[in-house]
Amino acid sequence: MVLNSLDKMIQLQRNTRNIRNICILAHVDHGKTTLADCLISSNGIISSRLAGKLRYMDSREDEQIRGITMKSSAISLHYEKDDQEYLINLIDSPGHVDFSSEVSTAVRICDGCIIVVDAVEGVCPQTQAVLRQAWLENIRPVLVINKIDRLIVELKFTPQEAYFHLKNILEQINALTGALFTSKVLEEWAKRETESQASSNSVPGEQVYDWSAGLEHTDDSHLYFSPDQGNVIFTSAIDGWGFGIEHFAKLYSQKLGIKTDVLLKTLWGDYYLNTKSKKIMKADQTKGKKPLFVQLVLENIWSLYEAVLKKDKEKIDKIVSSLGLKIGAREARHSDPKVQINAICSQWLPISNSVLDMVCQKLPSPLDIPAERVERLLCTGARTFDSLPPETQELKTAFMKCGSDDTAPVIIFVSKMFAVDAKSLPCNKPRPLTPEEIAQRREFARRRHAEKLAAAQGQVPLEPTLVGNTSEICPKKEETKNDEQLTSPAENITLKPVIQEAEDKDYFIAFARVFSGVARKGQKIFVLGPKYDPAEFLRRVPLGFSASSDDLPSIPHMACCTLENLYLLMGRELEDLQEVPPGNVLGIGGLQEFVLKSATLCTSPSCPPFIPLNFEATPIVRVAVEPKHPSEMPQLVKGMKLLNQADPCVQVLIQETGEHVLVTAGEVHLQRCLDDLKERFAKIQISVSEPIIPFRETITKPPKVDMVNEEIGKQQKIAVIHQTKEDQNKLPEGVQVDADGLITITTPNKLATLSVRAMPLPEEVTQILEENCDLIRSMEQLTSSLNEGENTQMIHEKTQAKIQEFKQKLEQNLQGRKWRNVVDQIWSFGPRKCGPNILVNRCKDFKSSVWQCLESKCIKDASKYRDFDNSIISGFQLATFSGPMCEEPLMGVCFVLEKWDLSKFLGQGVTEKPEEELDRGETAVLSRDSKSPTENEQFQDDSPETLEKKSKRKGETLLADCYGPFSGQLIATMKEACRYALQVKPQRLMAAMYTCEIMATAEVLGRVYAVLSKREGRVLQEEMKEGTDMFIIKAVLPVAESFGFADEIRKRTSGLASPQLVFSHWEVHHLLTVTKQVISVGLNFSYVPWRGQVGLDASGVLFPA
Ligand SMILES: Nc1nc2c(ncn2[C@@H]2O[C@H](COP(=O)(O)OP(=O)(O)OP(=O)(O)O)[C@@H](O)[C@H]2O)c(=O)[nH]1
Ligand SMILES: [Mg+2]
Repeated sequence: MVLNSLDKMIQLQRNTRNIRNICILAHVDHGKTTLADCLISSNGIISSRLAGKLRYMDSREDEQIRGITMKSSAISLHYEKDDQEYLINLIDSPGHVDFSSEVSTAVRICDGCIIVVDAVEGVCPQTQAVLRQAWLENIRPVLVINKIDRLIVELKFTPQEAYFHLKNILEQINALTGALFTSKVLEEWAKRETESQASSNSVPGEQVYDWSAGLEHTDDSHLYFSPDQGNVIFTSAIDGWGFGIEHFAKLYSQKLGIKTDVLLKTLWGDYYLNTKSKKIMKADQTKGKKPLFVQLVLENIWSLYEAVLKKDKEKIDKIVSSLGLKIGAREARHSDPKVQINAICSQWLPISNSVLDMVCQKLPSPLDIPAERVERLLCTGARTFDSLPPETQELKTAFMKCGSDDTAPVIIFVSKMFAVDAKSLPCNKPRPLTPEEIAQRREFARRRHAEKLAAAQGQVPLEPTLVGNTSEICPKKEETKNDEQLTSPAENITLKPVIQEAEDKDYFIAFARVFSGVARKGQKIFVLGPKYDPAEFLRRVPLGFSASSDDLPSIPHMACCTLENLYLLMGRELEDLQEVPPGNVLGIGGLQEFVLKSATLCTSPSCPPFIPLNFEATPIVRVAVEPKHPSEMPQLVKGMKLLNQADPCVQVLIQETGEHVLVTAGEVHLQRCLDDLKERFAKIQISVSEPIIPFRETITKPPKVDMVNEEIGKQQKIAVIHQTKEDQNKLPEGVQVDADGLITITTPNKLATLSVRAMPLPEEVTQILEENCDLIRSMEQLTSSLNEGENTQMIHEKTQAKIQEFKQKLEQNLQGRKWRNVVDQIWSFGPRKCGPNILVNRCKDFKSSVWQCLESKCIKDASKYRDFDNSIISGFQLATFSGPMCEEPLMGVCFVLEKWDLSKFLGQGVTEKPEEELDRGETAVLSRDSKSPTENEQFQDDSPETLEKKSKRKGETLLADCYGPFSGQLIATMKEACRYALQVKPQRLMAAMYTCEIMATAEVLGRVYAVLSKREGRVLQEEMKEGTDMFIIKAVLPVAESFGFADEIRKRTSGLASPQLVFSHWEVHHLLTVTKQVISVGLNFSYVPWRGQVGLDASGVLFPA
């Protein structure tokens, strides 16, 4: 087959109805790239013999060596069926959990996906993860059950056993789909109920709703995978075959004289054929009737495999001739049965036809984008579609129309940036010759030949020639330039190609999709950052302003750029395009300066940025890097910047200590990032630290029993008093602690006093806080916009309901005397205002709780305290950001501000300047856009009237001071108070934990357990995989012990088991405590986890550095 010409592809790109943007998703090693090879070979891009061996989409060297895909990459294919021509934009994605962010970048720009499942391994953890990602992105899936050959060759199943096994896999995957669907339907139903409830203004809480009612009303049959629905096919990508039941239904309807429709419905399922009456009956296993699928489909395939494996030449010939196939002599004689099977099956049941047929029939075109998906893409943060400006809402029509007329706004989403070698850009590659050039060359070659002949006869000396890919002229040319006769042809041939200055530079290309309008080369377009707000633009800039205008006013989070180059993505190659019609996947050059990782591009400023990609992986593995030669630091810094741009998931940090830190999703990802840094982006030698394991600091309840297991009943009081005294001794002068752990501390200028207590939060509460991180962030945004006096229309009922629900959950889990009213008094979350720690304000008159956003109006009193409030909150943020044990963030701690006393500050008058040196560093945290506070400053814990009078008198100076030195002192004091409050409680470290699922056979099970227990792993579950002799072990393992774990398991089990590690949670280690003075380690950690803060002495004891 011939490689499709670029013109053909350009033509296909215009027919939006026949475009399919799809990605292949699966667990690692289930055969995505092999399947992609088969599809690519159908277009003649690679030879069919190499399909499966080449792994064309794995273009990186390390992908080929390790045999796993590490990035998602796209290729455009052509498919023709029933007079219709289709353009398939296919994206192959990685299955390894470390690269799951690449899956997120792929699903965002697709409309459908092929979920591949290994017929032996069945549904695996990543299968679940990718199915969930497809659901969250609202793209439609189809299923490919791959590696059917393994059921025949490895598991040696009979066709009947194979059928039940496949049925089982389908049930499992449908159960997953069902769970996703049910949760979604219930959520929607709940939303609808809430809305109708709100509109009818009925009294809430009195009715009991039957949530399951929603399920009955919704038709979900089309969602499930079933061969009779046409959304499941069975393949062996390595042997090049695949089929859906449609193929066999058509075949047998002719042979048996049964209608295709009937066969389509019965070929899969418990039906059998009554040969006498030629009727299809419901199967009855007890009578030993084989299901149709076994009898008509699987048995044929099984007998072919059997014949080939047994080298039964006669039978093979019979099958080949009965199928009407022609097998090449080379394949027919080949000694490897795989080659024969491939030759026969790929003709009989070509895999590409069955897969692409299903894709074209069952997956939607860009024109069928669901309205729900569009609305979701446009609603960032807590907003709902209805709350967007009308101009923005109008864009929905443009999305749905996917129009290419000039009036259609151009909307493009860039899901990642990837680096390519400048040499591989189309402009730097030898281009194909034009017909004139070919004629010229022919003429030149003819002359050369004549000259050669002449030379052979000793008449004319041999002269210069064209070498290599004709891109260079032989150096001898210079010497012979006087020879007219010979130089003229060479001069006439202006050979374009020419690697311009053979630049060794990397060039960034945006991996993108056009959602509306035609993207044209040279077009100007807005780049919208994630925080861009179209409402802000519409307020500030008159309508009618367009991207082509040069004098763009400065609008936050928006820039204007030019689409310098547009490319057709062809796997390892790129092709230049002048324009790209809507609904296509494309590459865009020239955005390096404008886009860091992802962005929304639009010609209309009323477009909001798309919602952020939904990443499943958590970057958790950190290393510090430095150049081998210190002078190469600038290269390293530049290289890290490029790496950050080229990888959707990596994080690059410079720590306070000046260390450059890479944060990656796992060991394999780390290795890839380091290779990229060394060989591509920095091109220097680097030294890499041992992995730095992140910890969290927390406190626990005091023990109820002592070391010898005796209850600490009455003795406790004495012990506590004793402890308090000890604690008091440890604390610096001026800091007081009471028996309950309440710390009272005064600012250095002695003008304000704070009393803070730390309490451990119940585990469930910490979990709720972690789960609702995004919600807390939007609450914070809402509150700040409330305080700025902004219009608060955008808080929708749905968000309100979510906040209410969050609050209720906290209340349910914070019961008892100790926690009374605590939820209403929550003042802030931390660190970064959204973490798993809370600050509670128990002072009188406290009003500005985090829940004020629920009331949709600014609480007036709040603004009176606001300026000093912020200092206290900042102190809390700093304290939760790095704890006293090893400067790691805190988790699960509640700080209660019991009292704050500012009377002295006001009494003494603020004109009196504090004597102490100010901590400038800390005050910097306060930098924020200040608004002039109200004239009345009022503080609690003092007689309000007197204070008010005083502050009125001194109003001016006081205001000037609230951002000055005093607030700095307040921040530092609050931070110290929190740290001391922690130190008087039992402090603990929390270790990061991975979960892993290991599949292993009974023989190697023991070895797997040995490795797990050596590394402090804990087995949660062990079960037998149905229908196989495999065990599935679910375990948790500290991240700290995970380095080399996968390799060790693979080695100890001779490659039979290979685990994938996914970050799961933080766990308190009661054996692992670190205090400033004493460090005791109960685990056999063989690394130094707190690099920079803690050292290791000669005897192996940790000490604070
Ligand atoms: N027996 C058999 N092996 C297959 C089949 N398809 C793929 N394989 C093998 O499975 C292994 C993994 O194949 P890949 O195509 O690289 O798998 P992948 O899903 O792309 O893997 P990742 O990209 O790393 O997630 C290779 O050794 C293939 O040869 C099949 O149909 N039958
Ligand atoms: Mg792959």
